[in-house]
Amino acid sequence: MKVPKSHPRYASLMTREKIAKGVEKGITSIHGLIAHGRGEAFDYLIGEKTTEAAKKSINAAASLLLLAKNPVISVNGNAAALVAKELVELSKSISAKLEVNIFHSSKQRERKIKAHLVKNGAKEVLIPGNTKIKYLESNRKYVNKHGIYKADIVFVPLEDGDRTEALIKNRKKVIVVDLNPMSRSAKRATISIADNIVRAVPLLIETIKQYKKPNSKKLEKIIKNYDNKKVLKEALREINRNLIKK
Ligand code: PTJ
Repeated sequence: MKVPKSHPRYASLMTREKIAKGVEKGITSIHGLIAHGRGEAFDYLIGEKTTEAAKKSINAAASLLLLAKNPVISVNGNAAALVAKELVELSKSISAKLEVNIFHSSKQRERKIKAHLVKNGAKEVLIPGNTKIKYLESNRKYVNKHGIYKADIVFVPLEDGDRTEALIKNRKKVIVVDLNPMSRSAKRATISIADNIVRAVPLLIETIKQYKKPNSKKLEKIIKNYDNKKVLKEALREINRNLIKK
């Protein structure tokens, strides 16, 4: 589809196009289109921009990732279609492993997501083996024993609530990107970034670059002062303000 750059909804339409291409290539699940539509609706409500609340979460997420011993970036079909190149860059900037982890079970799609990440510059991409994490029934319970299984921090864009909860019970810290501040994953996560993944990941990479030569005291302070519940309330207030303005 050719969208003129002058179109007022150019960015949103191009993002939609990437998801549609993801389905055509066999990277994104057909259900991913529905999830994307839900995301679009929330993006509209937050004004299609990174809110102040999301910026606080991104700062805390950058700090947590820089202090992590064993960070892992979990990649599903939607994240791969929208920000493959950026997730590879993020993994390099914090020496994090990339691991494919999908809800709608398909070995073929796992392989395609891996190949897509490699095409976008990844040196190594883990895929799930027979190792399982506890407290989870869905396909997402299968993990790589060198990746999520051992991770202290897991970055999980566009997550379902069950796994966030399970990862937390498995004593991991979880950073989610989810446009819906009311979702179970947003509420359960250690840090929730209520923003579109296409804006949040580049900003996270920028913030990590800025914090790169950190004194760890500064990063620890940012994390200590971060309150996920408070930030999610702020995100909802921003939605309210936008609705009143409109
Ligand atoms: O590839 P798979 O099989 O792992 O499937 C991936 C999806 C996303 C289909 C799967 O995890 C799923 O069904 O997710 P949910 O439970 O629908 O949740 C997706 C959440 O992501 C929703 O709360 C959406 O609002 C949110 N979302 C959708 N698009 C974006 C988004 N958040 C940030 N950026 C987006 N572009």
